[in-house]
Amino acid sequence: MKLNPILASALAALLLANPAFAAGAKAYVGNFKDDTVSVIDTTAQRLIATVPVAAGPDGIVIARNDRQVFVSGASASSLSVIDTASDRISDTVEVGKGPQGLAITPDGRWLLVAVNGEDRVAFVDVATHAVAATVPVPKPHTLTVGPDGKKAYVSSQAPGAFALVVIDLATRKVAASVPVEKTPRDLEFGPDGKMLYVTMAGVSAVQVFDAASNKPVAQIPTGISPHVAHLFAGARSGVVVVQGPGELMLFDPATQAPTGSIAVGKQPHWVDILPGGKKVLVTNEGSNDVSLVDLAGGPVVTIPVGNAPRKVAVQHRAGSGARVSIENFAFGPAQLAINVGDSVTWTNDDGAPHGLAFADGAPGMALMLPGQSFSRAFPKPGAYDYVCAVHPYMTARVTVGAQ
Ligand SMILES: [Cu+2]
Repeated sequence: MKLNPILASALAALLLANPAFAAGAKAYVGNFKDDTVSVIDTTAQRLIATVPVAAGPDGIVIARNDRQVFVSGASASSLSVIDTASDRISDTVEVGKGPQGLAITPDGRWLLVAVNGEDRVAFVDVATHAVAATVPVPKPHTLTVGPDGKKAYVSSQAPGAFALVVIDLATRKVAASVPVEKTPRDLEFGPDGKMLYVTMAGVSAVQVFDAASNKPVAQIPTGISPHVAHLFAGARSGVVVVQGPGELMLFDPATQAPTGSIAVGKQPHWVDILPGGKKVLVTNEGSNDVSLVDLAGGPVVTIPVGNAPRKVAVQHRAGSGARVSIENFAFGPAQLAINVGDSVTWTNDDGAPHGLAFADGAPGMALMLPGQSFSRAFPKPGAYDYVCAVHPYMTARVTVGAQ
């Protein structure tokens, strides 16, 4: 297939003009003193958009389907919602004064908000943005949800009563409050849900808590001022953002021992992992940039962003190749044109099971549960019709051009 030259140049102009166009997974960085979010294409390794948000962007999370970004305005009383297709604000959700940390439940349905100024945690429906429930927690700062979706832990910073507060997500009640001596800064579940990695002000170590007993079971020594520690699913090393020396410290999750460190920018603040699990993005609040760090030790890439970047969240899926989403019992887009050799990834973003059956007889998927994906490469030109294996009235086509 040869593209009409006028059409081709119009398409190129459209891609250049559209800030949302990205080759890779996008990262969203909250610039605390700018009241903006910087959008970075993690494959092109550059800034592609800047989005104004509610004052004091603090917490940032991305919905499981990568469609919406939630940003808490810590100096305001609302969340800004960014639509990742356009990288524009699609909604503003009033949640109460001074929202800080955010977390999404593993089923993707609930957004938990630490409403610091009103001493409560709010449950926001990810689909409708309605506040469905609140749980009283004194001065909530950050929160983390276990991989089984049963419990959330909240760092509670009430002076004289520092605690890790445990919320039962089924009953939406406080199940326990674990007193700690120093101000808890952040806490993160490990991928198996057994351990929590907790940082505290004035403690040069990460405290490892057993989530069954709520007792500290190990300490990982760090440099001055560890801010956040993570053991991401699929990563071989745990990571700790250490503010004093400006480094990302690595640790062995089996022995809880430090194994090395990688220099990043000034006063690093937060970290998130890229799809694939080999690279992470670290925000540097003191040098107004982010560091793209190869965990295997490759060169660190520095990307300038706005003023005082704090939180960062990276889309869960890699952006390479074309994507089709299954939603509301339809393929979107139903007509997709790609080049020879490209691949397409289908994802079930619906609440019901679907499937994929190709007219050419190539292997598909008899059953694709919500959240599941399927990829196929198209090495030969042609028109490839397909249907949903469960609902044959759901029809669509991939057209593969000859370049
Ligand atoms: Cu279907």
